[in-house]
Amino acid sequence: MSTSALDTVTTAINTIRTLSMDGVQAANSGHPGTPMALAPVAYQIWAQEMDYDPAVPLWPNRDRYILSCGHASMLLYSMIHVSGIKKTKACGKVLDEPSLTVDDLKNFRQFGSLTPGHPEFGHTTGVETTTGPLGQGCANSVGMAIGQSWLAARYNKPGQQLFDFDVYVQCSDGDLMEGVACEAASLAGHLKLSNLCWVYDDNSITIEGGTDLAFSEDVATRFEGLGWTVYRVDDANDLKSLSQAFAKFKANDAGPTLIIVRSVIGYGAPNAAGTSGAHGAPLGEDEIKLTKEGYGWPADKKFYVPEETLTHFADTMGERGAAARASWDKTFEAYKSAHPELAAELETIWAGQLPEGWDKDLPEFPADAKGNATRNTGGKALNGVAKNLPWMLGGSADLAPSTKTLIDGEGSFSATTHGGRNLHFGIREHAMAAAGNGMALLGLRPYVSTFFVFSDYLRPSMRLSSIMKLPVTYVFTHDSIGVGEDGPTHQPVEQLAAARSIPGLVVIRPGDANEASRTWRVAISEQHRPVAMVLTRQNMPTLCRDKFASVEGLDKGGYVLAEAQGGSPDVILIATGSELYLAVEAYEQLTADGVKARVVSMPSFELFDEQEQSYKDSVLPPAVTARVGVEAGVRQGWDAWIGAGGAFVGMDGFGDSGPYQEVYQARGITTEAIVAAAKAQL
Ligand SMILES: Cc1ncc(C[n+]2csc(CCOP(=O)(O)OP(=O)(O)O)c2C)c(N)n1
Ligand SMILES: [Mg+2]
Repeated sequence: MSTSALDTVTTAINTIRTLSMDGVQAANSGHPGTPMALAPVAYQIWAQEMDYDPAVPLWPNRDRYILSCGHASMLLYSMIHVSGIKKTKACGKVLDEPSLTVDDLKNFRQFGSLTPGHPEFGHTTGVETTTGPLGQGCANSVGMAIGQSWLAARYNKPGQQLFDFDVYVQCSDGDLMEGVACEAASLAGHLKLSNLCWVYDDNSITIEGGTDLAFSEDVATRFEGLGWTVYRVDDANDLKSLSQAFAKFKANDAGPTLIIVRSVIGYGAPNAAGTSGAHGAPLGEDEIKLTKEGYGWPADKKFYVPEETLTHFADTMGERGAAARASWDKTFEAYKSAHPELAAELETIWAGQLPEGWDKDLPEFPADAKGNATRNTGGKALNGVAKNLPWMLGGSADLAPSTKTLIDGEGSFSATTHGGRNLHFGIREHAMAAAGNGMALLGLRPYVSTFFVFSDYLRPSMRLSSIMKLPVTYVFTHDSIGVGEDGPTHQPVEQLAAARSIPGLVVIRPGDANEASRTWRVAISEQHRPVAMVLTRQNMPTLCRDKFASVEGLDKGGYVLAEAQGGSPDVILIATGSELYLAVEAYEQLTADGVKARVVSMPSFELFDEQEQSYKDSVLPPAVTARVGVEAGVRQGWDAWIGAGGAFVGMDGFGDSGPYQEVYQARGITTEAIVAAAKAQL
């Protein structure tokens, strides 16, 4: 490179650094040290490595960039600005305006700004996933890498490579200390995801101080053990070595790549407390001036973006990305005539829609007193959908034989066959859910599955599914003390309340086989939020829908399943899941005893709560205050339906080990208990 070209690069990097410093200072909150130190690495990835057209930010084959250390968000916002990424609307339409202006950068961390404290997917164009909880971005990237290779296996044709994008992650000590990132790295290594490159900022510092306080492992050796190829760059400012490392990544087909980059975090002046302001604190005006002078930067200018920097990004990333995208467009045009059906599938995926007739094979089940477990009938429904929704793929954390989540007749996604639709996440619940988010971010329809009690292991990622409004389907089975012999460690008790407490997550606990099938219909129809279905291990009767109300009522979350003799009820029994038939039995006894009882099936609190008040009042008439809730979980959340004075037949402690009938008996979740509670309510 000539001296002036080098100067241009240095100027570009210093623009990123000073924007980050000024942004954090203006907000008077945030972390400037990491963006300052990582600016050259981000520069190298964006300006020199990625194929990304800033004018078409949603181009499906763009390389993906994830800032897993989301606390360095000013770095990402600065990159989005200097690279000139255009703003897109929610529908995907590209607007002729920048995603982020200098004014947006000035509003860093302000309420309602496009530059919130941590990068938020769907809020700022150019942010590929929401990060901040350390480790999540790393684990999302594995889902994206799986998704890319699945798309490539299904849709690429000789001479028509529609999908060959790479996934780049910048991550920190905190990311690599987190279990979820290690689970995900283990999976990525096993699956030989050679499209995946993590760039680890090895700066030997976290919030409390040096990493010698709590982190002394040999990261390189660990990742080599996980099946990754590891390269080292000794200085984050050494662009030549960075470029060589990325070239090796691109040439590596053996598996994922980790590039360990040594950096020195940007330091600030001592803060009021007398400690260094480097970590998680703005530098202060004086320190910023000195630093800018050190860069040869106009020290009195704030948020200064030289024209030269914008031109440089347009000439590098902009031109390269536009050329790659234009060539891809041509390929896709040819692909459309050669493979019209596959092309139509892709267009449906990118439009976020479902194929015609996706629900036509959902099963219906005849009434059956012996019945079935909803994990089984749910598994049949899963297969009914999978048949007609080719981009639904998923799996379990080593429990598929129990969760019944295999797609029949489809192969496994493995290190050698990336086209399979049955994923094997191993016993890595947290990485499974985070990978589900990554797949959903590509437009696929992933489902992930485990025992309900282990939903606690993946909760942080399920929460992010909801924050990002991603249609990930969670299939949780073994949903109560009904698992019996496995005992209290395996018996979810508080998990229903915990799942329902996540805003935006739809929780559905179907009460028989037909409700289970209907649950899948609702889950797949939901395109902008996650659904958790909660299914039983044990059998329960399939209700006669001629005698009782139609299962379509499930769509409304709660419905009158059985009406009181004579119409207006004196007492209402409200139940979910495997306790629904107990409520029906109680209803029959009460009716025989001359008590006017109504049964309400309430598979989803969230869906019911969204209905119009008039509907809710028709199901739960306010005048009828005698109510009994029945669910083999804790009472928390139930008062909304039964009132503070209502009776609750459920759990108030952990379960017991033993055959489920005996456990139910011992815990008093029985027909007799419901009848007694109903009579006491009158
Ligand atoms: C799961 C999680 N735990 C804790 C935090 C709070 N936190 C933010 S940054 C950070 C550590 C920063 O150290 P490192 O990851 O090495 O990043 P660096 O400061 O070097 O940029 C912590 C603990 C978090 N964001 N996510
Ligand atoms: Mg660090």
